Amino acid sequence: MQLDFTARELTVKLVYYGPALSGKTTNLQSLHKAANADAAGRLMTLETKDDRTLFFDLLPLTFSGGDLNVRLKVFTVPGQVIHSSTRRLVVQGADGVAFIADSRGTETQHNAESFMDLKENLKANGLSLKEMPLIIQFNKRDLPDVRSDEEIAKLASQGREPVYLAVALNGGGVVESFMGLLYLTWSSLEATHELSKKFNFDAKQFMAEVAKQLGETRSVDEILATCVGGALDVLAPEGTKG
Ligand SMILES: Nc1nc2c(ncn2[C@@H]2O[C@H](COP(=O)(O)OP(=O)(O)OP(=O)(O)O)[C@@H](O)[C@H]2O)c(=O)[nH]1
Ligand SMILES: [Mg+2]
Repeated sequence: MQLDFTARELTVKLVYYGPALSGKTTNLQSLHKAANADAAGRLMTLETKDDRTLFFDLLPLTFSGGDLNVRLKVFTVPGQVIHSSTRRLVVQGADGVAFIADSRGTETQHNAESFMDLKENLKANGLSLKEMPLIIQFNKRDLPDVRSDEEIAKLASQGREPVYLAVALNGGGVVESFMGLLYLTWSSLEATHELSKKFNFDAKQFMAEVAKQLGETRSVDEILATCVGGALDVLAPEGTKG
């Protein structure tokens, strides 16, 4: 997080992590599509011909809340194993992480390896997975050979991270995952820095504004409740809920 006191501007870094081809870039594309043009900047992607991210994607989003302007920088990492040093660079200073897993049974091992890789790359940057606001998304739910809803619900119930199901290709679950991530991240920053008090900032109103700018008509509570497991309130101090 970066705070510019004179401009009253807060910059928050969110990172989409996960194995190769799990749909990280697709998540950002769908988020960009959903976002109001006032809120979203240009989506910067650097891809090869076969759609593989070489360095990172970046989607800048800007929202205002109270006396504070909030800039969200949403990054993806390149998932291919060879780009490990790039991933390490991209997670530097991350305030929150969305782990995009591929739901197909054949990808279970790749998901697990990427999760370990995340843990190591955070550690290399002086960050700990345990303290990092984190949501998990199981993407590609439209494919036939995916792990069952029951299996994922069971997995979700064993961990504390909120878990979302998605079809990023058509936008399903994309805004929900993002809102869950933003909620956890904000709660964590709030707990550390007491931003509400210092900037006359209403977190509840802010989340509602973000939802609106992302084309949502549902309430923030309804959106957050779409997670299939885990605990959304683990990091949330009283009074910042949805
Ligand atoms: N069927 C299906 N395909 C998807 C979905 N999400 C993404 N894809 C496809 O999966 C492929 C990889 O998606 P990307 O978003 O480029 O994956 P990535 O995680 O950014 O991959 P790297 O940049 O290599 O790490 C593309 O062909 C997408 O169209 C989904 O929900 N369902
Ligand atoms: Mg990519």
